[in-house]
Amino acid sequence: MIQPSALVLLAVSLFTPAASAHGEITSPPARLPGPAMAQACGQQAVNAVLADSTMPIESVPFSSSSSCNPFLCRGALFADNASLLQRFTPGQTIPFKASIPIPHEGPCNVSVVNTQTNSVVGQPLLVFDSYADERLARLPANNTAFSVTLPTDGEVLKECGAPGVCVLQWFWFGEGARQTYESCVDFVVEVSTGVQEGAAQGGGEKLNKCGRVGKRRQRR
Ligand SMILES: [Cu+2]
Repeated sequence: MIQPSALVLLAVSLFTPAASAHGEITSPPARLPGPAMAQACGQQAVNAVLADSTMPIESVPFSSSSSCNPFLCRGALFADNASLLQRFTPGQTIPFKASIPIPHEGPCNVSVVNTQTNSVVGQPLLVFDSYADERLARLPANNTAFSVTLPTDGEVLKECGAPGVCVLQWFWFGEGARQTYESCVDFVVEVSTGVQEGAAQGGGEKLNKCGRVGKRRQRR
């Protein structure tokens, strides 16, 4: 005899595949839903994302509270993710992995976003004019494995020194499906100071140039 609870589980497991799985960043660790998000955006929104972590923003039942901002990290907050904070250095190249079980063609970029002002800091680090094209037999390898290189100077270094301010945000909009995807990686960029920086000054120029060349290659 099948228990009612088993039937519910069966129904859920049969139902989920069709409704789930579009895309998300799997590495570095991206913001997850939690109690702070539940307070801001409602428990239903948290439950929906917990049930399908690849869900587009448009499908999440967000509360209409003014404290909830769906289009910033799909509502996920630093308060729930402090333990996932990444520490980077200027000019560091950061490899990413994305999971895209259901592709939808459209633009994509990875940018540093200041979450306090909800604005992009500096230039996008990586831009795809056309990403996740479902008409292709196979997605290009760089759709699911790519890297970005942090700048060696400028606004990112100035704005992203304190935990909870900056994220690396992967943004993808599927044109046909009209679905938006965002994954956010919390990070700080740590600039070495004092004696060490003075000692490294001589090689600083070379490092800068390498960083820029690396970034240009990235965009091609
Ligand atoms: Cu989708």
